[in-house]
Amino acid sequence: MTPESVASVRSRSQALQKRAERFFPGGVNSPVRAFRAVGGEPPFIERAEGAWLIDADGNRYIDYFGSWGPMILGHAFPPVVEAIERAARYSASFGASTAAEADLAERIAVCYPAVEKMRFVSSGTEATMSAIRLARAATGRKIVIKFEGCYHGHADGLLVKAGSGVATFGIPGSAGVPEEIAHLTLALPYNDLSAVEAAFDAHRDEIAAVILEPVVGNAGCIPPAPGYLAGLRALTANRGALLIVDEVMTGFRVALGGACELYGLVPDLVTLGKIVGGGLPVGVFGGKRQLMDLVSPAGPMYQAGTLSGNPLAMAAGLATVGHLQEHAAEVYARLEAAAKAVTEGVAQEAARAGVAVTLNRVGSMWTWFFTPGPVTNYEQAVKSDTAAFGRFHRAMLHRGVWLPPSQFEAAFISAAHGDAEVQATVAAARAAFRTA
Ligand code: KE4
Repeated sequence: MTPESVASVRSRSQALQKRAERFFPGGVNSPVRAFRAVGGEPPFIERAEGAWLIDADGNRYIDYFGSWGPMILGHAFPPVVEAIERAARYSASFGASTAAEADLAERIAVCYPAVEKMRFVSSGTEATMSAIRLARAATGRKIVIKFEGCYHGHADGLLVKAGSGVATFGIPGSAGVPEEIAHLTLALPYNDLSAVEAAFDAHRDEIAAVILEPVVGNAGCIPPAPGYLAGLRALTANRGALLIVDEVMTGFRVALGGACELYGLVPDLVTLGKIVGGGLPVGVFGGKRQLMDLVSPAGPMYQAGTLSGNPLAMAAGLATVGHLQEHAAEVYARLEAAAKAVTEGVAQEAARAGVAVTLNRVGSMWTWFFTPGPVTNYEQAVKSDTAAFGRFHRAMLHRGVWLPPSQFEAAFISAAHGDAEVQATVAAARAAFRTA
């Protein structure tokens, strides 16, 4: 389909956008979907299958954001669809315990040995918010360290120089967050251990926890520097603070056991989301038994949720995590081969066209930063030419390739992406770099 033909058949999406703007701020239910960072009109998706999205006008796109991570097996993966259909026949929700919750918990505990006990919630935001409350309850301390460019959901205390939507809009923090709350969060540069040591020296026994993305995805993809994660682990252990590893994005993505497996990291608390729910709303916070037994009703720290452990979400998570566990070698090898081919193919096309692009990749998550680089932290990431990225994004979308609509988001590939999708993507990039 030529760009002109794609551009001209967006009329139904345009009408849907107009209607949506009557009901939702910016016409969306999550800011990044509005395409404000890349320009152009967001197509409305009608359905998806495998590696492909189909919009309301029947245009087809190769999907490189995968619902922001969850769709690692591809869209409408039959075992997941069947599991949800089966569960739905018994009702969508009970608000009472079911065997499926522990069935999924057993699988998570195998993949994440640091998670001796856990609690299901319905989003990554709930998971990180609860993990921080638990860290404060366990240590009696108040201050939390996070890192610039890292995003951990939209709980008040975490919208302090967060990444993702906030970084995309260049808004330092968010309106509505009282400074008394922001004041309890220190936002430090990523990949800089000396900054963390200085913060501990300045705040001694006031720091409850350090929370981080072990591979940053929300400033675009930024891997941890060699020794950085081990350094954070040692520092927090020596200073009596908890290490919270936010694997909402990296969990089951960069390895079956996430960044904890990939880098041999043993955190005090882990948060999970996205893939663990197979596309349905699931978040998890978990860790050492003696920490988790502080959580209500076992202990004094309150946390609750109407749809926590929802049976349909458990079914989707079980089908997804179960497939990943049973086919790990094949799936992760396939993801690695496809991610390597597409990322390096596009980077080569950029080089041929004389466009400065820095590729950061860990497994099947990556970012093409439009800057000479290197990109090892947020300060370097924001030097990217976001206008050039916007032109590239629009040119690729016109050619049927849907990249994450922000320079400061990671791209993802699924096990459903094959050589045909990879070659079509590289060819679209070749044309896009010549016209964008
Ligand atoms: P949710 O509350 O959106 O389920 O999860 C928050 C969250 C927590 N931790 C990490 C590492 C995350 O990446 C996220 C959410 N990621 C964004 C994408 N960068 C969600 C997409 C969106 O906001 O629409």
